[in-house]
Amino acid sequence: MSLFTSARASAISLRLTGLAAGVAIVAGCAAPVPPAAPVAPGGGQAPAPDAVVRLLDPSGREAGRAALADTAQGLDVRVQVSGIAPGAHGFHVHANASCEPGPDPQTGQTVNFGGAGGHFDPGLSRNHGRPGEHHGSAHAGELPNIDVAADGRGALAWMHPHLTVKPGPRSVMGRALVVHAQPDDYESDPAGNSGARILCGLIEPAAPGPVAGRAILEGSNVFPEGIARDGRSGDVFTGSSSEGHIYRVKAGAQAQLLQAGGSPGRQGAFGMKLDGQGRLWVAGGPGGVVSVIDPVSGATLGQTLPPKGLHVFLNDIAIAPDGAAYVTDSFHPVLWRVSTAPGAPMAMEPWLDLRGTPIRYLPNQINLNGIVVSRDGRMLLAVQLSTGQLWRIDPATRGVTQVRVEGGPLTGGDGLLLGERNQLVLLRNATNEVVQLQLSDDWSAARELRRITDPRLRYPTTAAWGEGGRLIVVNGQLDRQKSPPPVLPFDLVTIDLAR
Ligand SMILES: [Cu+2]
Repeated sequence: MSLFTSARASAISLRLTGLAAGVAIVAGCAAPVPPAAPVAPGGGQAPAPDAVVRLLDPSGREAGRAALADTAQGLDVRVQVSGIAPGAHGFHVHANASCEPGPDPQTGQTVNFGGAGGHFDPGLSRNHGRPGEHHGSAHAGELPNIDVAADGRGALAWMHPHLTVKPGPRSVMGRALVVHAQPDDYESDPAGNSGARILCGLIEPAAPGPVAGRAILEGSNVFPEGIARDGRSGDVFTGSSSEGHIYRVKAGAQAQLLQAGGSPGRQGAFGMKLDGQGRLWVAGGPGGVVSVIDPVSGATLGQTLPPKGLHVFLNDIAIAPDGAAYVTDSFHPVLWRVSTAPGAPMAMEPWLDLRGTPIRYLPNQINLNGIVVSRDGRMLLAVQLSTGQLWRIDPATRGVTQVRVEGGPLTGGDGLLLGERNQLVLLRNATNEVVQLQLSDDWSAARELRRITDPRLRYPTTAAWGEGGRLIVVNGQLDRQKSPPPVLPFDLVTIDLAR
């Protein structure tokens, strides 16, 4: 996990998740005595939780726990705190998936747990109101105050009629629960005058899951898509599909922007791979450019484009042992090949016209996407996202055959990753699944081994191998480019396949 131990860096960087201390708490003003909190849900037995939260103070000490459960009446919220000041404390679901320090919405000053953002407001009401009020007129994130007794302990059980754990527009999964220093007056914008944030915890699945860690990408418009990892240095590269920025995280060190989007001719960053010399190849998506970038300096070493006037979407890249790069085009039915010869400019050729093969492109859909090449360079394999078909392509003969698949559907198949002994990992983006497949020796057939999902997967686009055989999965959230908005911050999650 040294990958994710980087220090906090600039506003456009990957950094460690976790709790940092040492930031002064901005004191809240005294608030009027709030109205009585809404009634607890019958006081009956707590339902089995769907999500759990560990509430930590800024030093990382656990000071409470919460359990959340979907019920027919709404979201059952149970919380217990200890070791905090007596009195009523504001309590809310905040929008972001972060308990990092960050800007206070009112003052802009960095405060503890500022990374959690403002109150969860799926109805875009922009209004602080009463707990349980309709999300059209108030933040859905309002919860009743927690009353803490003289011994420093407090508890609350409450039913929120409009929130869920399960996926949906008002799902709280992955977001943050925050306890404040002062009571919420259920009125003042934006946070009920409830003062400093004293406890925070991420809302996580109750059942143990395969997610073993997470790295954050700051910025509200990142929509990361591709990833590559240098197995020798441990450096990880990822890029923004919308802005084109390319980031590098050095193992155990500070993260950095490697190359800004808009750099020579490149507006987007999609699939990426490292070649045998450690250079980073990046597919430019609808911008239709393939760039080769120096992984240390960020300089563009070379670029090539398909002929002008074609409706292209250069989506992913595989680099063969001979140095040739095969680039999938999700719109134009061609498999492109880029060759680099010493002293010669990069050249892109329409290596295989797919109209002469069994592959049928569906109009206005994402067709060929992820692509891998065998270690000996004798086979290529690509997934057609729109149909879920896997295609084996022979670089020597340019022959194409459909891979027979034994298992569930692979539609939405985005990135592919080759593992040891012909294992293949496929990311299904829209269904939030990691599918493990076993390829036959000649890649003519594939058998599903396992299908992994977790609420912390958010439209996973692709993955790279991390340390110890873990997967580092890109949470692209490409389904949230318009509405609903993405869950911030963007992140990469590590999946422990052994779990
Ligand atoms: Cu709050």
